[in-house]
Amino acid sequence: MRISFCCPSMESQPWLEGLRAALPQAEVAPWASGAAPADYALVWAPPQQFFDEQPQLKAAFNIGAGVDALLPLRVPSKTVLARLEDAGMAVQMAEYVCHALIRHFREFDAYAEQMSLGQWQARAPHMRADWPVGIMGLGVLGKRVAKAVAAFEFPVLGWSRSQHAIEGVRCYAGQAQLDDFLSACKVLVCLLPLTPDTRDILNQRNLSRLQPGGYVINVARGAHVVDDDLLALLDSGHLAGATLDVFHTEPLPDAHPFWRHPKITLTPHISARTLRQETIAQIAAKILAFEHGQALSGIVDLQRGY
Ligand code: NDP
Ligand code: OXD
Repeated sequence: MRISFCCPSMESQPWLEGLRAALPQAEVAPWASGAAPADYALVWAPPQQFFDEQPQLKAAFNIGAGVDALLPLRVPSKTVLARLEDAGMAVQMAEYVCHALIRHFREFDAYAEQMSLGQWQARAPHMRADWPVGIMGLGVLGKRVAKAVAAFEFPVLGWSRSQHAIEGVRCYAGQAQLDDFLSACKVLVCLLPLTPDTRDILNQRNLSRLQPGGYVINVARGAHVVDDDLLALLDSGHLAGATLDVFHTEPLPDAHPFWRHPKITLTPHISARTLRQETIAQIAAKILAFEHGQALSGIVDLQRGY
């Protein structure tokens, strides 16, 4: 069996070594134009040329959860496309979102400022009941985040495409229930895939439906946000702040106003990193399952966009 590694932005050597150790029977090679066609591939933002040169590819494994970079590509019709399911990302997402939420809720930035000024002064506590946290996207990551937020006893709401029933989470579904969901939230966490339906979803219309003093945590994709709309709502005071991990252009350009906005906290797309060992273990197990004719989970539906 031949496995190709086509992740142009990543250092390939440790991945090749890990794959060879996990699947010693396989011939594992980095993809280069003109290389022999592969049976399986690990991909992250591959060029179209990669798929054009793969007439016999049985399955391609995206080494991330989000497949938006694959959506514009022509993938051979017989190739199964699978994305990463958790593989150590869900707990990272849970800790990132809880950190951002609690940092804001408990006013840790204000305390840091006070401490730097030598001021010993307690601030009035907020009531958790007044801070409903809404999670857009109740998939592998959204569900894990919902559970973590609920453990801190915040009211938790969730919104997805199809209806879910999750203990401790008030679940909403579909466009018809979006406004009811948004108006019931003070904090909004975005964990949607980027698809034609979800692009620009964090816009003036939707963000202005959050409760006054709302807070936005975007850990999905930068193109979910209409940047100017977010800035306007922060400047008007309707939104109290935002923590953003993902951006339209990454790295975020030096001149972008998000860098210097006093109500925005930024991180460089690190809320949930792809962990090599867990990822290789998950994909190696799926390749073996596929070889034995078993059904795979995490299959991407290109029509649906995730
Ligand atoms: P899943 O596919 O497991 O979950 C996606 C969720 O979004 C599902 O609940 C789905 O609904 C919902 N959804 C999709 N389209 C719509 C829509 N039009 N309206 C309402 N709900 C919708 O994905 P993951 O949880 O694994 O990952 C989510 C995203 O997180 C990734 O696509 C990626 O962009 C981002 N991500 C970011 C990382 C980072 O470091 N910043 C790291 C990893 C992922 P339903 O349940 O009904 O299908
Ligand atoms: C992912 C990511 O989609 O890292 O996995 O953004």
